[in-house]
Amino acid sequence: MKLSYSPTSPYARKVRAVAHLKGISDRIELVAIDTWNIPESLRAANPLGKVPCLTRDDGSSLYDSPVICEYLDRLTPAPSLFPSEGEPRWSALRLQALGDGIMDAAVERYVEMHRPPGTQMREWSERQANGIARALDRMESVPEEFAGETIGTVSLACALGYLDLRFPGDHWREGRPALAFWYEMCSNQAWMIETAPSLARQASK
Ligand SMILES: N[C@@H](CCC(=O)N[C@@H](CS)C(=O)NCC(=O)O)C(=O)O
Repeated sequence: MKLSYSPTSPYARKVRAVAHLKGISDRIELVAIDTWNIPESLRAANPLGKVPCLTRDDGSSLYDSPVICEYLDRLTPAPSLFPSEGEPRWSALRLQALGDGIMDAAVERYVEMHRPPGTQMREWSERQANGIARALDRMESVPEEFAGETIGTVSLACALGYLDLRFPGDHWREGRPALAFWYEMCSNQAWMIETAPSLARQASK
């Protein structure tokens, strides 16, 4: 399988983290994409022209990150990152949506920052920043939600890693000791260390 990714994309990191946790990283060839200059080959595989995109051995592709992650999760039985049913499933999927939503808002804010001066919309950036802050506050108030290891916790960890990469001045840990402590524990895990954004390619989205 081939994974089109960018070394700084939090969504692609989520997929790589899942592959690592499932012990199948060696079955996936990584194809680096410059997300400011999307090649035609990626548009052919994913009409949205976004990473991550997984091209399977039969040539068919899967996107976006929630779909790829669930596909990878089913390739081997353990550990299962997508609870199969009941409240544990909704809880994991909700947390994934929250982590992915933080990524959406942070990427949006980062792109906005790169618009030429005079064309940037401060209100739009603030709206994204406020959404991120509310999501983090919600998580801080329900630490039981990020116990265990599911697609939700993987997504949240990758989202927090992206905030550190792009918005270190936000100091998201301030006033959120539970989340900060949990993230510290995650950061020491091999799946986080192995997938950390490469500093050499920080320019891409
Ligand atoms: N919902 C998608 C979001 C993917 C996404 O936005 N990827 C960004 C990189 S972080 C991208 O490829 N952007 C290229 C573009 O929009 O032109 C997912 O979960 O995979």
